[in-house]
Amino acid sequence: MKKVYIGMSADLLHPGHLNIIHEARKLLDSIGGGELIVGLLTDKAIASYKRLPYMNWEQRKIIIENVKGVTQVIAQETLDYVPNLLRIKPDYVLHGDDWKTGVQAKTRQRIVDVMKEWGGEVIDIPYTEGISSTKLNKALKDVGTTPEIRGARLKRLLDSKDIVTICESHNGLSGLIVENTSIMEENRKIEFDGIWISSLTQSAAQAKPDIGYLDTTTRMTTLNDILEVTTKPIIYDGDNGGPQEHFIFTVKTLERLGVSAIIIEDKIGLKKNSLFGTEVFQEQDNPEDFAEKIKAGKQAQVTDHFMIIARIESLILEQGMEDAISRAKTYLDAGADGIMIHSRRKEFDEIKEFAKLYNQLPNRKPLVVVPSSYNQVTEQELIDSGINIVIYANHLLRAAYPAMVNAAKSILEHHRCKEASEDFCMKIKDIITLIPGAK
Ligand code: SPV
Ligand code: MG
Repeated sequence: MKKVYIGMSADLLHPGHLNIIHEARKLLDSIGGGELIVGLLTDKAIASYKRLPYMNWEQRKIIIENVKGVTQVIAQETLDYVPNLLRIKPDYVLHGDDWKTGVQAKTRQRIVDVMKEWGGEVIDIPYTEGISSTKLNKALKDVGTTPEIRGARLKRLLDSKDIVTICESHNGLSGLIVENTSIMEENRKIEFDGIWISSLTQSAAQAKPDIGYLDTTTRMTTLNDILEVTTKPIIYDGDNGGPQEHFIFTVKTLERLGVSAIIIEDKIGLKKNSLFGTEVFQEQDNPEDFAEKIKAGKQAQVTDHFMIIARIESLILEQGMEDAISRAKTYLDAGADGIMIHSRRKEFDEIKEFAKLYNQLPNRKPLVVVPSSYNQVTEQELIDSGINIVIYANHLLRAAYPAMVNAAKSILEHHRCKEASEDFCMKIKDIITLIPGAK
């Protein structure tokens, strides 16, 4: 029996996909029938080169196996077709002819070469103009998301990616930057997976010290500005969570808004930024009391997907590795959905050592790090240490501040704004059209 193989994500199924399936069926019918196998890319395979699909693999499978002409749907575990092709040895692979040029040309050639081994053939189907997943994606982004879908997204990312990358945002505009900024690296689209609502940068943006002065209501106003213009999952910096009685309200509020996770740190007393370390007085919470707070939060939450991540300050406060690991155990036992370990050392060694010990814990959950001081560490090194989430916690605000000071100085120095406009500013036309809907 002849076999045709089509690889696809089928997240936003459109007439272009159906046309390829239709052509495959026509081809099989013309040669006396056969099997039409769809290699449906897994969430992991898709996340390796672009954003996570809207629907998970099982949901996409239900749709595609009900499309007329499809006889079998199997998982394609990698972006690379070859492992499946070697296993199935199809007579034909069909794909839209757009892959003959650009970044996909190499992928196509590799498939042509592999198929030759058993006399198989690649057939390029004329691309269906006027519709594309890219356009549909943009339209969907404009529609936005719901709290339920956004909230669940962090866990899906953790299941699909080697490392989840999160970038700080402190107002609507910086939220848009994290939402929309992307680069192409070979044939992969690289973008941030989610947003960090930092207590440091949110306080600084409002010209307040990072001492827990902004109350939860004030912080929710900023959070809401960010929610309005983004669809990516959000991790909220909850400082120490406040008193247990307050913490349970915060958990419910964040869940209702579609935030995916809160991180709370095991400190008590007046909040001071961790990166001061022992230069200022900071007191660590008793692990049992902190565990109680985690438990109370877990009991208060309504959805399955909301995560309470416990942040351990033992290394910041020079209490040693043993204390850090013992606290990790206590917090996991109390129901924490993940651990954030923080360090202010310039080297990655301390975090690396913690990760090694942590990875051996039987009920290990995702491990989060914030490489602000050991900033030379690469995402690959973090992956190699088993770290699951990296938070770039303050970089957008740190980049914006000197840029604004330079523009201000330039105006003062020149007693006019020509130089500042030309040297430091975006074009007027660009700022007035930056946010859609201005015209
Ligand atoms: C924040 O971004 O507010 C954090 C990380 O809590 S740190 O500033 O390093 O403590
Ligand atoms: Mg903070």
